[in-house]
Parts: sequence; structure tokens; C-alpha cells
Amino acid sequence: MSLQSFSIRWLGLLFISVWLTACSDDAGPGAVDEVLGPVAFESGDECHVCGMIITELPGAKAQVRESRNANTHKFCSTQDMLSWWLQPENKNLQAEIYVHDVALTPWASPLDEHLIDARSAWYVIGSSLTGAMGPSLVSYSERDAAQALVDAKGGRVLSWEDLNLDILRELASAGHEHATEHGEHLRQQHGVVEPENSHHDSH
Ligand code: ZN
Ligand code: CU1
Repeated sequence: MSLQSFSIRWLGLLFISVWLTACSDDAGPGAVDEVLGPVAFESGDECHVCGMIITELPGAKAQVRESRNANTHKFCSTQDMLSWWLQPENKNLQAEIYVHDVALTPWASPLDEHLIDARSAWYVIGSSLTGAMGPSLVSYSERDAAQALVDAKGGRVLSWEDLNLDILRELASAGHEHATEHGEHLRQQHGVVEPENSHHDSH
């Protein structure tokens, strides 16, 4: 194939893909989109909610992939995903949501090959297992595995439909102490110094 015909083919492909992209924006509700599938968590990826480096932290992680534009939002934890997802402007997005099945992959550093559909997963709240944000919402594909954690470390099993603002509040109040400690740790780590009170310099 000559260079010229290669260029023409290439331009043609480019044109078609631009045209397809433009078209898919117009796809209304009910359009059957192909499944995007989960993507890998890369070192350096920051949580869309709290900004923490995701792969440096233990516990089930989460990601949301928007169907309309394949935008991916990654989260340090299932609860940060939930707190983003439950916001009015997000919760009706057409999107795929993935969480780790921690029955199959180490809690300390879960593997991407064990990401599962968040909507059909089971969750444990109130166990003593802590994750990236402290008290955790632990995700499993099998209800029995979730129940096994409850038997070993307390808490209770929830389905995706059970996850709401009350659950977030429950996690937040359990995590308040942990978050304070974590903030303290970050301040020390990044050398952020509290501004001194300048009103005390006159005697
Ligand atoms: Zn986070
Ligand atoms: Cu975090």
C-alpha cells in the first residue's frame, strides 16, 4: 500500500470515528451501549473525592465509568464512590460501577481482575475491617462471603439498594475519629503548618 493510500485510509477512519462519537452523544435513554468494563488502577491515581493516592491504600476500591463519554472516576474506597454517586447530579448518570470482590483478592492491595459490578454486589457495614477511609463498606460478589465477614468481624450485610445517605452518615460518624487522625497524619507528612494567630503579637 502506498503512503498516499495509507493516508487516505487513515483520514477515512478518523472521519468515521469522529462521526460515530458525535452520533453516540445523541443516543437517547434506552440506547444499548456496549459494556466498557473496568479499567486498571494505576499508581498515582487519586481518589475523585478525597484526593488520596488509591493504590497506596488498603481495602476495596471503586470506579464509575460513564456510558456517554467513557469518563472514568476512580475512588479510594467504596464509600467515597457512594458519596459521589448519591449526589443528585450523578445518581442518574448512565454508568457502570465497579468495586473489588475482596473475597477473592487481598484486602491490603486488591487486584483489578477482581472488580465486579457494584449493583449486584453485597456490602458489609460495621465490621472491624478498616480501609482507605477508616471504617469500611466491604464489597463481595457472594452474599455468603459477606456473611462470613460479619460472623468474624461484626457488622451487617447490605445490598446495593440498601446503600443510601443514612449508610453514608453511619460510616461518617464511625469514621470521624479515624478521619481526624488521618488529617493529622497528612498535615505532618506534608509539613503544613497551622497559621499562627497574628493578633497575639502585641503585649
Ligand atoms: Zn477517597
Ligand atoms: Cu481517602
